[in-house]
Amino acid sequence: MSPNPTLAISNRLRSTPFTGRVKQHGAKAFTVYNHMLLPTEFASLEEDYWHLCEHVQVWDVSAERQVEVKGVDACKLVQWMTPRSVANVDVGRCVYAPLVDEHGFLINDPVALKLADDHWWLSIADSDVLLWAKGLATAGKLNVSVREPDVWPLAVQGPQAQELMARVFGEVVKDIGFFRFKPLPFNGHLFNVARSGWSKQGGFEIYVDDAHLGAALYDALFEAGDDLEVRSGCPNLIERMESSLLSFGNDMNMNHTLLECGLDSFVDLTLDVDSLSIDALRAQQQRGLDRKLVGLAIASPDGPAPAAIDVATNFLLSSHGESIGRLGSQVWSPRYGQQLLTVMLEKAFFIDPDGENTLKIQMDDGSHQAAMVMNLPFDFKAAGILAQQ
Ligand code: THG
Repeated sequence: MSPNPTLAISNRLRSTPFTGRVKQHGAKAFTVYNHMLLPTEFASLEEDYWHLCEHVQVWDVSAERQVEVKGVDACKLVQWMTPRSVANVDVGRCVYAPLVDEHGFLINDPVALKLADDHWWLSIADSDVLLWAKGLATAGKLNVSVREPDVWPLAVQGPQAQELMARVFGEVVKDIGFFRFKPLPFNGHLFNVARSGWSKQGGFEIYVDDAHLGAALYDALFEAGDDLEVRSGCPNLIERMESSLLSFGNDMNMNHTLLECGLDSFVDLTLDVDSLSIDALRAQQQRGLDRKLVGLAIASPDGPAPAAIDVATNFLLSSHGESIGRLGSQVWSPRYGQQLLTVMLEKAFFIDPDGENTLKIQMDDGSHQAAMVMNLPFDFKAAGILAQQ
């Protein structure tokens, strides 16, 4: 095998209207997400991180595909799929709506946008929701159409995102509330613009449904944002771990239940909703959990080396030869001087709330390091972990 294998890009690994620009702007790595290219790194993970926290970036997140559910039974199908009540969601709202199967296992964790009373987009993470939704609609004889429209979301993220968006779309962007969207014109075409995005630095997502105008919009953002130091970027592993934004497929997958992932915090399981998973989730709530997703923090003030953990080669985390659970994601946080990990921790290692909250974790060099076990979302302040830069 070649030491640096590359990805052979064909039509099965779909490009986006922005791929050419993203490459020109120096994308160093891509992943494949929903069978589509998603950039993962530009200058370097760390440089991208500081830039995102200080300025503004434009992200090609086209791989967040839309599964459109449209027709008189649209709300019914969406409610079957998610245990989160969608009964009182207004048109123009986004809701984080984990999709769960009849046994309580996660299918995906999309942002759901209500475009009209009979019209939803599920803005999905990486799994084939289209097939699941079509199967349910067919078997359930629902009166809906389910398809994947050509929509390529562009995210504008960072503290200067609102300023940049106001220059391109007008002051009206300031009136868009968190997790709400409005159709706004660009060159005479209406794009849905939401205040959302997969970072906690603030920002917007533009649901681009015209490839040609989308490319012009990308260029317009760069022309308008020159003095704001706008750059091409992408969801940043450091920022999203510090912000505890979960990545389906990494931190958790279809083998994990909503409750094991702690995503029941977004759902009221006492409500009477007609959802496939509700009985299974209530039963699991009664039984209690055998494992749960937690965060680990390992103090590494000088950087991740030498005692790093490589996610690709450490499927399970161990402590003195015993497996403690499945490793989800791992990154070194330059802000906190900590390695941050997510792990699906086995019950035997659950921490007594009044006791010691550290576990000794085996690192790649064979040494053991003390890891603080933290509930998600990470609360660094409460844990006494201070920003060191
Ligand atoms: N935006 C859009 N589509 C997406 C994502 C996105 N699809 C894939 C992936 N990201 C879906 N997963 C998430 C996970 C978390 C959030 C959004 C999408 C998120 N969570 C906030 C939080 O946890 O604080 C807010 C949740 C809430 O208040 O409801 O933003 O990013 N279009």
